[in-house]
Amino acid sequence: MRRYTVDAMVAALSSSEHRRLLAVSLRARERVVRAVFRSGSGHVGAALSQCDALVALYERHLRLDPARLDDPARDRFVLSKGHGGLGLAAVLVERGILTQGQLDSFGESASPIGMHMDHRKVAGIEAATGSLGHGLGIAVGMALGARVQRWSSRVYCLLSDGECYEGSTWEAALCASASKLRSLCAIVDRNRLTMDGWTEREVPLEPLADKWKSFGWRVLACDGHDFAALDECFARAKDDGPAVIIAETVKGKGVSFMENKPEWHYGAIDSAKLDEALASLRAQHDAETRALDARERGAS
Ligand SMILES: Cc1ncc(C[n+]2csc(CCOP(=O)(O)OP(=O)(O)O)c2C)c(N)n1
Repeated sequence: MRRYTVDAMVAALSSSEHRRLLAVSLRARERVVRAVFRSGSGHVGAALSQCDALVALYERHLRLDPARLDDPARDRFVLSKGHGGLGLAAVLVERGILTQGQLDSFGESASPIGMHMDHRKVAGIEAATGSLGHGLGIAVGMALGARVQRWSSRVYCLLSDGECYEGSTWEAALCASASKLRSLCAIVDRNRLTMDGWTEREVPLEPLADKWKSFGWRVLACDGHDFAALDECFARAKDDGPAVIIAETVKGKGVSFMENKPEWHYGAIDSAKLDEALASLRAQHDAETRALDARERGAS
C-alpha cells in the first residue's frame, strides 16, 4: 500500500503554482465546451461552475496516483451532482487519468463517457451518480469503511446547492457528524441556480452555513473561483471534520454569455458559439492573470 506525503501536497500556493492552476482550469473549460460542441449537447453551465473547485482539489489535495487507481489508501472523490460528469472528465484528462481521445467519445452511443459516469466503466470514477441527493451518503459510507480498514484515505464529495433540498443529503450529514468523520470533506457548488431558477427566489436555502453548522459540521466558505481561497479551505478542512466548503460560484463561469443563465444548465453550441465561448474563456483567463500580476506588484 502506498504512503502519501500530505504536507508536500499542501505547501502554500506559490505565484507560479497559482498561474499553473489558472492554465489547467482554462484547458479543462476548453475541453468542456469543445466536447459539448462535438457531441451536440451537455451540462455545460453545471460543468463550468464546479471547474475551479475540482482543479484545486485534483491538482493540489486529492492524494492519488493515476498509475495505481486501485490503491486502497488513495483519497476518494464522489461527484454527487452527477450531471457535472463531463466537467469532471475534463479535469481527469488534466490529471492524466483519462485521455483526450476518451473524452472525444463523449456522447457517442457506445462511449463510457456519458452524461453521468459509472465507476465500473470509467477509470478514476469512484461511484455512479446522477440521481441527485445520494453522493454524500456514498461518501459517508466510504469514510466509515476507510476508518474500519485503517486506511488513511480522505473522502471528498461535491454537491450542488440543489442537492441541499434533498432529505437524503441531510440524513447523510447527520450520520457524518454523529460518526465524527474527520476525514470527510463536502464541497457545495453554491451557484444559486437550479434547473428551475434562483434558489433564493424559489425555496430559499439561506442561511446555508448555519444549516450545516446545526448539523454538526465545520463550515468553511470561499469564492469558488479563487484558487488561493479554495486552496486554503481545502488545507483547513484537513484539520478537523466533517467539514463543508461552501464555494460561491457562478453557473457557466468563464463563458460570459452563459454566466448566471439558467438556460445554459444544459445546452448545445454551434460553431459560432464555440468560437465565442473559447474567446470568452481566453479573455477571462488573461484578465485573471493580469489581476494576479497587479496584486503581486502591489504586495512587493
Ligand atoms: C433525484 C433527481 N431529481 C431530478 C434530477 C434532474 N436534474 C438534473 S440536474 C438538476 C438540478 C440542477 O441544479 P443543481 O442541483 O443546483 O445543480 P447545478 O447544475 O446548478 O450545479 C435536476 C433537477 C436528477 N438528476 N435527480
